[in-house]
Amino acid sequence: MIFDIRKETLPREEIEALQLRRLRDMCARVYANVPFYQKRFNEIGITPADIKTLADLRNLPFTEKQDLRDYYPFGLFAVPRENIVRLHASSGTTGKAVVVGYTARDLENWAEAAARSLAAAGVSHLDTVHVAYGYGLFTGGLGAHGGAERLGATVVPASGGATRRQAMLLRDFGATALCCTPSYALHLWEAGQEVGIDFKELPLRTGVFGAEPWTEEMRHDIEQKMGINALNIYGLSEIMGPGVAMECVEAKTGMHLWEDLFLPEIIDPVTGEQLPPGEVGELVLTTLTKEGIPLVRYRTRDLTSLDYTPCCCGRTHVRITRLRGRTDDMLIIRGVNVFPQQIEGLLMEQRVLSPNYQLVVDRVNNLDTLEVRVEMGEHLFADEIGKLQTLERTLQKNIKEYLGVTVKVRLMEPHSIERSEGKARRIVDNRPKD
Ligand code: DLL
Repeated sequence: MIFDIRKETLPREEIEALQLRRLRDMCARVYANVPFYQKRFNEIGITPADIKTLADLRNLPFTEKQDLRDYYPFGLFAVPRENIVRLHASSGTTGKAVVVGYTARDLENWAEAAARSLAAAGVSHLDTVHVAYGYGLFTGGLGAHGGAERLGATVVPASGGATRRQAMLLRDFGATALCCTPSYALHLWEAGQEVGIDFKELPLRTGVFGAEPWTEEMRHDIEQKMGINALNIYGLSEIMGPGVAMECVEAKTGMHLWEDLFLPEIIDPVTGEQLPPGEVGELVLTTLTKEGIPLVRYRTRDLTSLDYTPCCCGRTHVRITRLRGRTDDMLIIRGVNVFPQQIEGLLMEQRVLSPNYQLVVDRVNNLDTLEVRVEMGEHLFADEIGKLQTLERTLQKNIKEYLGVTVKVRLMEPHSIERSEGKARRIVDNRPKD
């Protein structure tokens, strides 16, 4: 179902005309109201009036996460504080958190983007939507909640935690859609198993999963275990929260990025130059309607590509392909670039393993080492040692062949790797900080 048929199927020329108008207006607003942007524009000798076409975007300055940290907490806000009606913040494991402020109109636009996203997953006012993204400063819970309410669905604001109880609520309330991280979906499924709930027998049919990287292999595993359609949703706090882009249930390939609200580019993360459609690089987003904290050319650090080919669902908004990783999640192991998702794909090929894994990086005698810890499935656990050793060797060989890096694979007992209630922690980096 398309939430707003007119906006979501605009012809390309109309999308671009709208984007240009909104880009000029947004730049004029930040130039007038945010000293940081006025300074940046002046430094490169450009004013908002110089923006004549969308191609001029490439002349505008980038914004980086560090800029948001430097101006912590409210330094990049573009409206008086009394116009801000909500604050969110990213968890930020390192350094200061990043704080974002929303005006009432920002919240309306966010709810609309999230509603479009849920509708793209096939969710409607007839559904019961169980939201197990965390509620709080994290944007996941309230973001998905706002979208589900805007759709007119019944929302179950479960948040993260009390996982067994949540599995029971899913059964008792008959939720038809589940919003959470893919790793938490698996955690819920496991908890269900423990209390005798078979997800396949529940009315649940749709998963709206995101906030962390996951692979196609992980999708198949979840779909098969839970008997649902698992769809990918993308977003980030700096730009808005969940609902920046969403996969449609019709094509299930790539996430439509709501182009009337956000202007995407893909750049080479090293040179900063724009890359043509289809090439993988860093996603850069410019907000087109945001009032509280509009951002010009925000470097997301997420690696993906843009797909402008027509989609069978009828939506005309560009699709971003499944995220390949973050530039700052890339491990460099003895000179070889490794993204956790690449290893996840190889692990998930082995049906006997559980999808719970962790990559432990260390430094031994000045050399980086990578240990891949992955839990065995319950059946495998009972098997004899010899079989397990063969499997470890096979995985080591596959990883060496595909990624060119020598790793140690360690099969772990079921349930021995910590479960997360939000984003899974896939990398444990024990290397000394230089
Ligand atoms: O994770 C917002 C969100 C909530 C998105 C619920 C989707 C669902 P942050 O905590 O600021 O915001 O983290 C944003 O998470 O830059 C990506 O690196 C990663 N991420 C988000 N969605 C996906 C996805 C929320 N579908 C960061 N696939 C982003 C891969 C994702 N990575």
